[in-house]
Amino acid sequence: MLENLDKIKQQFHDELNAVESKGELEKIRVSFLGKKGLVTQELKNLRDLTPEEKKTAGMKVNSLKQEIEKAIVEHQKILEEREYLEEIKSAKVYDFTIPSSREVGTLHPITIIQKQIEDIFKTMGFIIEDGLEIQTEYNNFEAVNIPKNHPARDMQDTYYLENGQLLKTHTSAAQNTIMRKYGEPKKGEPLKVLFPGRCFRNENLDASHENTFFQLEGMMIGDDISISNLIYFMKVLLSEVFERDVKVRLRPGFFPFVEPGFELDINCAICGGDGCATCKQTGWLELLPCGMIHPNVLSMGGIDPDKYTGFAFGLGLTRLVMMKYNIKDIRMFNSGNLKQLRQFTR
Ligand code: FA5
Repeated sequence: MLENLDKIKQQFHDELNAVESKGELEKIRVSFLGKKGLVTQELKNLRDLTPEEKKTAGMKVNSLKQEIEKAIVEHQKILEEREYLEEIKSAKVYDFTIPSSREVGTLHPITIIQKQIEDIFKTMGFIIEDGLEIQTEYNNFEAVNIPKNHPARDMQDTYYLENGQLLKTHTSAAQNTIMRKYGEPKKGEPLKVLFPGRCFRNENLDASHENTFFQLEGMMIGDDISISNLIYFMKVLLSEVFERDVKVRLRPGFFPFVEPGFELDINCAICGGDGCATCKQTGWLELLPCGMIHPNVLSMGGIDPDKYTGFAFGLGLTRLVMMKYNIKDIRMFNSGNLKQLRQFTR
């Protein structure tokens, strides 16, 4: 039996040296250590020996078994290392430090100015909210004091979905949801929120009217908010965006959701106020309507109008960007004309 073990050992090492793959290695393992393997057979043969013979032979068989197990594990490691090196050799290696030749896009001019205004208002403690584009009729109209059949609805005709919802006509559609989300402000801690968004109207298109445009709304509600707060924030907004003096005019304006209400117009930057197609020959462009939030709107938002007051403004963001960059026609923004859109980097 002991001679047999030496032969098995020799045979194992000869075969192992020729093994090139994990599959071949597994075959060897089975043929020596498997159920019917040579070493397993020798272990079974121990049954026929005397107790004395069993002791010595048993030790020898077990030591061969361990030697084979160890050799298989080591050979497996060698094969894996070889495989790994082969993989590296055949892999494509990318050098990420080589500068890309692909063109990098630029932000849309509206996004650039929107981010700039958001940053300014964030430093003044405003929260930025994101209103939905699809809204209920209630949020878009009723909740801002425009009941069914109110003539103000005619000026904001929009696109209705089959389920009765609509594409929002103004960012004011988010006022009620925001008031309900944050609730009544604590004393000395007014609620300050900025909510930009895309709006949709069924419009006759011209140089300053699009059917899809952006507004940016601001709202501040507290126990002591007045028109002077409103004027302060509007001044900050315009001076930071334009970085120069801009001529504006404030006049009374009617919106069912503010009382009193104002229209802030900007002197047309395209013609310098002389009159052109952009400003419809008036020299002015409606830009920033605003006012003190109507008590009905506060009540519908769950805020007690006897305790709190607030202002809101609804900046025509797309028009502001036109004035900032001297863009004559609003239709350029949605034109997809990359040549024009790529000019704006700041
Ligand atoms: C409103 O939409 C009010 N929700 C604004 C508001 C908010 C008033 C809070 C008071 C308090 P108006 O319909 O005027 O108001 O639109 C506001 C601004 O959006 C306009 O001054 C204009 O700059 C811009 N705007 C309106 N319609 C268009 C359009 N079709 N294309 C481009 N800009 C538009």
